[in-house]
Amino acid sequence: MADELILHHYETSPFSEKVRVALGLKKATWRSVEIPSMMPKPDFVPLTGGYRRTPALQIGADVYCDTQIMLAEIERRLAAPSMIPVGAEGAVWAVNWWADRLFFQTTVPIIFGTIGEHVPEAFLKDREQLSGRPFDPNLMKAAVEPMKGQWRAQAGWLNTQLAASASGWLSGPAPTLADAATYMNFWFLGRNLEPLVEALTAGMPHIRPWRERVKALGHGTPIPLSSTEALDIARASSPAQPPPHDPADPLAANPGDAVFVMADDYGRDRVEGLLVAANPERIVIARNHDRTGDLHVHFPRAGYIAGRA
Ligand SMILES: N[C@@H](CCC(=O)N[C@@H](CS)C(=O)NCC(=O)O)C(=O)O
Repeated sequence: MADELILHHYETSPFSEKVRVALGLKKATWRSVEIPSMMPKPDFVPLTGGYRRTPALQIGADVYCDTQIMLAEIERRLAAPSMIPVGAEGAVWAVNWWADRLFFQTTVPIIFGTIGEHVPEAFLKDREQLSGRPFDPNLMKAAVEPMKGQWRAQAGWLNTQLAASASGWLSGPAPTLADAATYMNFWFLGRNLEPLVEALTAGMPHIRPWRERVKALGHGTPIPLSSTEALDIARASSPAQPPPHDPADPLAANPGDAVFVMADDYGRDRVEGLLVAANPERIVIARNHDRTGDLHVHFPRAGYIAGRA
């Protein structure tokens, strides 16, 4: 069906886990396409226009790159139960941003500096290509000890927030995007180094029950789909009504102009297309590929560079 949520992801991906938790919170039924954890991704990049990062969400002929815009779209399409906390509707996106960037960049070197020597060489090479700089477990090893203190400091903020919460959730009476986004870091460190999570949260009694609560949200109901079926669904669909274009957008381009979009941190592959709409939340570009037909590809603005192609 053209309006099914199709998540392109793989099991060990922490950003995918964030979205899976959000889908659990929503009790959603969704289609699950397992994609490779490293390049090449021949059935994935025709959908994204060259963006390689994991995950992406496809709904018919609309493709959403980056969890920030995926979550905004999931909330728009599946409004109840909401994952946006009342009274913190803007702040929750700042929490998401912190969890994706600052907290995550503390989690990654701890993991790879500790277990990196057991990681296959091909994976390390792929991540080197992704980040554009050496992805060397030996260099990360030196960062492990200093990062542990930083990781614990950030876990401490969460413990303090949870201590003040009557509901046991981070923001308001029910689980929200703040819980899903933050949990990703505990899940990623925990699935690789659970004893270390225990050590770094020693004396923080609210963390473990909160992790268990988030885990119990589950992942909704995933129904497997092959990558070629997903491409066929795109080809058989047309893009949905796009969001409004903001004429005051600093991109200073008009719908129909050739533009590019790229991440500003890692996985900086340049995706080109014709501008459909740009506004403070997202940029949407039109693309065509012979395996997908016409697509609209959506990216968030925060964390991405866009310009005229
Ligand atoms: N800001 C992006 C980050 C996504 C990200 O870093 N994903 C990792 C996997 S969890 C990735 O793309 N790794 C390389 C790959 O899967 O090819 C988002 O929120 O989606």
